[in-house]
Amino acid sequence: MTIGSALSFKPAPEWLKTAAFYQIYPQSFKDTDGDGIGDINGIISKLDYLKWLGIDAIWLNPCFESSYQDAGYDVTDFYRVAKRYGTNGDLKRLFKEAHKRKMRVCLDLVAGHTSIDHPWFKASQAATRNELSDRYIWTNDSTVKPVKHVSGKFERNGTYRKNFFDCQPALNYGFGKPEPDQPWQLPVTAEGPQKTRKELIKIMDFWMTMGCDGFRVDMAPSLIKNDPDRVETNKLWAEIRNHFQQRFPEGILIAEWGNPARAIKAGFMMDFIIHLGNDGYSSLFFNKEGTYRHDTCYFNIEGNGTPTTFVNYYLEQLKNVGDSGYVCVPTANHDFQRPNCGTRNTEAQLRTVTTFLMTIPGVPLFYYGDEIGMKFTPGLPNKEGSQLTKGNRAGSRTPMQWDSSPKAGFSTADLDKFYLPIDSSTYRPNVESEMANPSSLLHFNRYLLQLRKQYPALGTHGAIHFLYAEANKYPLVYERSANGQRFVIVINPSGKSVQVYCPLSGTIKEFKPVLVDRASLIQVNNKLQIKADAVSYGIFRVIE
Ligand SMILES: [Ca+2]
Repeated sequence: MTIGSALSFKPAPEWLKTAAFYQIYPQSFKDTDGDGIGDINGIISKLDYLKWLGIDAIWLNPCFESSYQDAGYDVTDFYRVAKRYGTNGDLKRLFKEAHKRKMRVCLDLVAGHTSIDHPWFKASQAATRNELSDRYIWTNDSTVKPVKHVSGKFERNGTYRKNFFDCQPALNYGFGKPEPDQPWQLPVTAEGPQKTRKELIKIMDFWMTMGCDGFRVDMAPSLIKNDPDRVETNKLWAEIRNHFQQRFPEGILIAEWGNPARAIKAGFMMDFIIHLGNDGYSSLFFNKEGTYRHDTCYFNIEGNGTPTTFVNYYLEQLKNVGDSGYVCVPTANHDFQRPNCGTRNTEAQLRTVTTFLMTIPGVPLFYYGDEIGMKFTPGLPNKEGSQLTKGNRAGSRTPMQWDSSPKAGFSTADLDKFYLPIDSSTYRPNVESEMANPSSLLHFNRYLLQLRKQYPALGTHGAIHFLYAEANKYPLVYERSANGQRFVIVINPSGKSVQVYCPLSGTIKEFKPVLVDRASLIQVNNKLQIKADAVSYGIFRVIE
């Protein structure tokens, strides 16, 4: 058996098959002690809301002690909840309260690097050799500065390898293929990299033993350097998966890889199709405003995008992943814009987005606030490293809007103490008003999650067959099926009314509308006639 092949792993836990996920940015979700920053107790206070929405599992962005040069992705203590979010005891209580409600909580594992302020790094930069000298990747000469290496005032003679920002030194998991004339590049089997690996496993065991249900692993493919074909990377994750499943059979491992086929081969159970590595996701959603800006995308009112970049990549991923794991196409995340962005800003438009995302195979995930249609806010200042060369991520990190009061129910702090400014729009959406209105976007999204559970054909495992997905054309039409149940879904994000035909054999009695707004289907001879008004959608059950 090949090490690292998906066949060598036990199956992912059963619960993942029907789970709906929700991503919480802890600093922006709910503040309970009035400091303007969200906290663990705030999350606990909103578990009933998430349960009502239909959420089964939460993923929290990093909540550990940090220097906040990258909003928590620069950890200074992997074993301690940051004071601004609460205590380890609070997190333990979150696990318990979630489990009481049959919900799960996954943490964010920043496996590849630490903060430059981490005690490990302070020890590692010392001139005298010590136990942590090899915890990071150092050249053995301050004048040797390969790509992504940082020089500075260090006691030891060398430069260190960073992962992202300069303040994020890469932990040393070794090199897949160390260059023979660069002895500072240690093989993965060397003592230093092996100790780093053991420490990572120790961190995972620590939180899992406390009640955690799994991890989303930051920058998962990048731990081992110079690893062509990712041979050593796959071995590393295979070792971790096997250990993890042995000890925690219900635990899950989610990658931030951006290539589910590769991530699942390596040992992850789920991976995201997002802006990384391929244009599929961006070609659907990234418009002229946002962290990453594109001239066109498929989900725009101008109707000048194309669905095929995504569809081709997505189908290839589904095929390669098969039953070995899960893909997840989220509504957004903390690194890029939300669905409500730029000219994609009406409730009708947002309904086309979630109707699509919640009716395709894979695990559904709402990024906090997307269920009520919170908007990406442009023009915010750099906050804790939110600003990238390409754009600012802060626009997707603004405080959750719970009610219609001036502080939106996020916090009792003065507005200038808020982690980020709250959306200042006159009619900003909020949970309380939308809960009270059965025809709101919130109820709509809740209903979509219910439909997935009610009809396996619309769920994570049902098959998908694209009936109409033409380059530069609208609408997008696909069929979902499982156990003899069939649905046809029509999505027209464009501002143009369209009518198209596609082949459809067999005799169909009826296309029964399940959730439809201004779209229709009729069978004409052996063709399916699809009509879709501007910005419309439809989920139809096929009655044979
Ligand atoms: Ca707080």
